[in-house]
This record gives sequence, C-alpha cells and structure tokens, in this order.
Amino acid sequence: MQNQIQDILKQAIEKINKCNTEAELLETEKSFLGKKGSLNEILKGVKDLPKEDRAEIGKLANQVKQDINTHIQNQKQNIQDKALDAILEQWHDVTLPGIKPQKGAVHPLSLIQEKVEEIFQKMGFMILDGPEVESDYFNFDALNFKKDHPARDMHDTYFVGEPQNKDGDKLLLRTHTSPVQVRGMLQHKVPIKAIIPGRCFRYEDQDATHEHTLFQIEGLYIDKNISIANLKGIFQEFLTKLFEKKIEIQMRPGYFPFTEPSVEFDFSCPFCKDGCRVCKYTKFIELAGAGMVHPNVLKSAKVDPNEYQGFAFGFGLDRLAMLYHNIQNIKHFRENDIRFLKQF
Ligand code: FA5
Repeated sequence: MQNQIQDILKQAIEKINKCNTEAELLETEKSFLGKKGSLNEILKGVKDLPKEDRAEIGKLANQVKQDINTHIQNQKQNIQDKALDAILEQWHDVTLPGIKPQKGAVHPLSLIQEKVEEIFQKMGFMILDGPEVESDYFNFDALNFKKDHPARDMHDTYFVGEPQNKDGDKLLLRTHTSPVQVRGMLQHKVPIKAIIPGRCFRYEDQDATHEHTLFQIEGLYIDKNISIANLKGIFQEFLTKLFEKKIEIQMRPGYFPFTEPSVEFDFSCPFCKDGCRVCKYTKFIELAGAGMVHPNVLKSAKVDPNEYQGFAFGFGLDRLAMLYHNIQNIKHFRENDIRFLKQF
C-alpha cells in the first residue's frame, strides 16, 4: 500500500504540472484528493491492515496529501503569473506617439461671413435676419415686381406647395435676401444701416459660379442724404478692407425692379488674363447687384420717399469666397470633401 500511495503522489505531480488553467487544476485536485479521489479509494483498504501498520500508512497518506496540495498551490500561482504576463504583454508602449484626434474647423463660408460682418459692423451697419421660407409678397410684390412681370422669371423660384400663409399668400424659398429690406424697415424704421446675411435658393443649372443654394449678403442704407456715390464708396471701402489692398471693380448699369438706377459690380477674374471657363471668357465675375432703393419699395415699408432715400446691394458670399481663396468652382463649398475643407 505504501508503494501505491507513493505512485499516486508521482501521478498527481505529473498531472498537476500539465494543468494550464485553474479549472483543469480543480479537476485534477478532485481526482486525487476528492471524496472519490484515488487517494481515498486506496485508504479504504486501511481498515484491513494489521493494527501496527495503520498509523504509519495514515501518516504517509497525510504527508502525500500535503505534498499534492503544495504542488497544486504552486501550479496555481504559475497559471496566474502567466495570465498576468499575457495581459501585460498586450499593454501599449506608453513611449510610442499617440494617434492625433481629427480637428474640426469653421467652414470657409462661415469664416468669410464673420470677416464681412466685422467690417460692416465697424462701419456702423447692424446685422439683420429674415425667414428662408418667404411669402410671395415680400420676395416679389413688396419689391416692386409687378404680377406677371418677366423679371420674376429671372429668379427661378422653388414654390412651397402648401401651406399658404395666413394672408392667403403663396410661400416660396426666398430667391434673394432683398425681402429683408422691407421687413427690416418695417421693424426698425428709418434711418437704417444694416446688412442681412442669409441662404437663398434658386432652381437653376449649376456651373462653376452658380449653385441652387447660395449665400447672399444684402446691404441697406436709408437716410436723408444718401446718394449712389455713398454706395460706390462704401462697397469699395468694404472690399479694400477685406482684401487688404485696393480692388478693381467694374460698375455697370443693371436692372432690378426694386432699385432705380440699378447697377452691377463685377470683379476682374483672378483666374485668367484673357478669359476662362470660370468667368465665361468675359474676364469679369459678377459679384453684386445694387442701386438706389426704388420709391415703391420705400412705400411698401411705409417710408416717405420724398423724405428718405438710400441704396441697397446684394452680393454672393460664395462668389466672394471663391475670389478671396482662389477657388475655381463654387461646388466645393457644398461637397464637404475633407481634403478641401482642411485647407482653411
Ligand atoms: C439679386 O439677387 C438682387 N437681390 C441683388 C440686389 C440687392 C440688387 C439689392 C439691388 C439691390 P442677382 O440675382 O444678380 O441679384 O444676385 C446677386 C448676386 O448673388 C450675384 O451677383 C452673385 O454674386 C450671387 N448669385 C446669384 N445667383 C447665384 C447662384 N446661382 N449661385 C451663386 N451665386 C449667385
């Protein structure tokens, strides 16, 4: 029986050393030391031994039990150490450089809008706002567009089917920021000196300088002694401040139902000398419409045209940003291509 007990110790040590997990170790412990384990099975025969041998076998069995337990504890420690080493191996090397988070940035159109607003605010203009879904009345009628006047066709309009507003007037996506001229005068009264930045919408073909969704900045200055010379001076001063140098602009006659006389401001094309696709081979890019506010518009705003007069202008912010940043196609502003946006 002594040999059998020694054999059990040998077998147990071999098996314990092969255990790779704590669960395997527990199974092994049960198979040798458990109630039905091999050591207990052998010890069942102790009662048949002569009395003088029983004490010695009991002592040996206890010793073997202790040895097996010691081996189990040692192997358990080994398994735990290895598991910890495996975890530690996966840890990052803190001396390696980290991954830079992507930085957000202000959109180039917002950047230039902020600059424009700052310049005009310093010249004493306040900033007004108006609705993008506008009534037919403010977008056209109040601005002296007669019903069925062909000038309405110049604005390819997106009409909003339903609902009409409470006056039964048709609703549309505003085609320009000019409706806020009348809204502004009605709300703030005259004299008034304001700019109105905002999004406008036109159902028209896209090309290098035309978008269906465009930003405009409207300017309005109404007082008692305002002339077209003030318009030219202020617009020129604004461009000089923005570009930090004197900018050549062309002022030519134009037509808008809401100004009289009307002019247009063109910017000499920065992309070519003799004409290119961007300027449509004209060497100029149209930047703004402007003029002296028509007496009928003043009347729509309940202002007496015999007492007050002034100018208005409206320029494309997208076009201005193209010229400012040397961007040859307006579509880049809406594409949200991160490679483009990262340049600013
Ligand atoms: C107007 O929208 C007038 N409301 C401007 C105005 C205001 C005139 C006050 C008189 C007094 P026009 O359609 O020309 O006019 O547009 C003005 C400017 O907006 C253009 O010179 C151009 O810079 C820009 N613009 C017009 N249509 C587009 C478009 N589809 N895409 C990008 N920019 C455009």
